[in-house]
Amino acid sequence: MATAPSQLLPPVVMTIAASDPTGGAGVQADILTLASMGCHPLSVITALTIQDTGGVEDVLPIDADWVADQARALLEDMPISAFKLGMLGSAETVSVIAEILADYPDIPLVLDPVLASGRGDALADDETVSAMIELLLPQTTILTPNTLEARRLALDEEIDDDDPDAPECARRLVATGCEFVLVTGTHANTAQVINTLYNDAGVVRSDAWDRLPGSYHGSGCTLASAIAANLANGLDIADAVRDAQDYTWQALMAGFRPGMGQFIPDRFFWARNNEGQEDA
Ligand code: PXL
Repeated sequence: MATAPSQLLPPVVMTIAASDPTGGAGVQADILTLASMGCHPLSVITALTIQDTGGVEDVLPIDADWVADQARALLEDMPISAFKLGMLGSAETVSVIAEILADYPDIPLVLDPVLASGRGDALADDETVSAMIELLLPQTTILTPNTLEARRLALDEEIDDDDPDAPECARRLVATGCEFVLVTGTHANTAQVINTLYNDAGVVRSDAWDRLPGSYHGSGCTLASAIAANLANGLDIADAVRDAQDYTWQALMAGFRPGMGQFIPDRFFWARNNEGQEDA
């Protein structure tokens, strides 16, 4: 006898991000992470990239109206539990996405401000960055910049020789209207990676992790998607951030190097049976 399909819905999470054909970063990283954490991923593609594990060769932004129509079609069909935003491709796309998000103010929004790849390839121009600050930060539940991204988003051109430290960057970013800022310490010059969560009252929590030796592709996408999955699963922000770091650290620990460039996190580390592999 055939059984009926389950009526239980996994939380549905929408990622709006760019394709990374390596499966290391971008929308592919988001889909793997969201699925691994028990969510159903909806994927709205903002740009295509040509890249391998060594670097990004080219970027083709998708027409902003196409991005908007992908999102609208899904949002009119399905209730979703969280948004996760990654690389957005153009200022025009930021603008149409901001307009759509304004119709869903109660759905948690995780914004990973993708400005450059881990290897330094530029993935957002100045106009796109300005549009993100003006239109998306005020709608963001949690922003997840590394120290370099926090600085670029928070630098004030009106201040001579502006040189904000991480807490000052976080203070300015919260002042733009985003509720929480998680500044990640992968690019900081510290023995451990220290990730600090801020809100308008200051530091909410700070977690230190042993720095892993490899160079990873997609760690930021994994962390931001894991936070979105946890929020969709009902965790509060502090617990969502704590658990997502733990998940990401395990995915990095289990990372592999399929090509000649960076390591890729294993978002399905828990599903592998590695027993006996050392003897093979
Ligand atoms: O890791 C940030 C990132 C996000 N999205 C896409 C990328 C990258 C880095 O290369 O290619 C599509």
